[in-house]
Amino acid sequence: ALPKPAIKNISPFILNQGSAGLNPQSEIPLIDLSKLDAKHAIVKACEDFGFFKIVNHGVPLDFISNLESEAVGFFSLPSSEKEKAGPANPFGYGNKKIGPNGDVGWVEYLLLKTDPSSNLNELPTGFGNNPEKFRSAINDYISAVKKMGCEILELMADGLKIQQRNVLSKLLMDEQSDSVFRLNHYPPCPELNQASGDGATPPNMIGFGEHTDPQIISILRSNNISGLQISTRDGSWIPVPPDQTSFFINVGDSLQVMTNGRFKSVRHRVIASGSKSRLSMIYFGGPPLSERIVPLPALVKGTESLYKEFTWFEYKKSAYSSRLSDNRLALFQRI
Ligand code: GA4
Repeated sequence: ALPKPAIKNISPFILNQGSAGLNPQSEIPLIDLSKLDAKHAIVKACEDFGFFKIVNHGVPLDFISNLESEAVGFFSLPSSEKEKAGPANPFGYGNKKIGPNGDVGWVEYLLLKTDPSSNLNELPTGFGNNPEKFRSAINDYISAVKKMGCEILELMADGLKIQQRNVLSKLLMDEQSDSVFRLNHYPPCPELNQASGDGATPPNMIGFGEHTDPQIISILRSNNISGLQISTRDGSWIPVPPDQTSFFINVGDSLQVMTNGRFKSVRHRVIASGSKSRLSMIYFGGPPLSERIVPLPALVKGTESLYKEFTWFEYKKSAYSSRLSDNRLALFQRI
């Protein structure tokens, strides 16, 4: 089914609150991977939002629940245990600090390489008595999600009428693919409950500040706790209703460049909750470090690239010297 048209805010009282009062669900494009027209719906969602929800994704639910319980186990360890896997630089366990340039959020996380042989090093030596179980849950999950990601990238290429179906997916399939995996835990934030008790302006606490993802695509799954919001083209924020059985896809900056701006990387953020723990797992599908990130030839016929040429290594280096909320593509735009 094609996504329903976006419903615009109609009341001045709900401006800037996205779809408050309306059904926000109807604004998020929904892609059923089992439907024949999925590729057209995916292209439209990438153009309109750079974001969509996937159902009938084929990822075994027990891979998801296994990893969730391992992650819950990890984040419930005492700080001293978790810190054995940190600090994140960028890989490992991090608490509140995001990236190397002073960004913070109400979040703790594990950032890991996706290379199956490297994960064990990042895990705390004392993780339960079975770090191997954690590692295998991560690897099962990653390989299933990566497979779905490649399927989606092939549908995109197809939907864009590009001959070579695997132009995008081959970058994730590459042995050298620079993909990363992140487990985020947003603990309840007690101050929020106190603050809202006085009936004053609703308090807002940033779990993970607004940003776009630098890679090609990101595949997110969370538990049933809300908090994720995406920014629409008109700059308003809309909440993404959580759905623990589905996946959410973000277009990353690299895919924006490879489609010469036709697909938009989506700005998103996470707002902390007063009372509940949000847990998310995100696979960031990136190309090999040496890959030149340039528009696909089929998409620049008769026009020019909107971007200066760069390799993924150069982009990543530049990203790691930026602040989370920066417009990282601006540096690479042609004027
Ligand atoms: C945002 C997307 C991914 O989570 C991430 C993040 C990375 C990090 O946490 O180490 C960055 C951030 C992300 C973009 C700008 C830089 C790098 C923190 C930061 C301030 C793993 C990624 O690839 O880029």
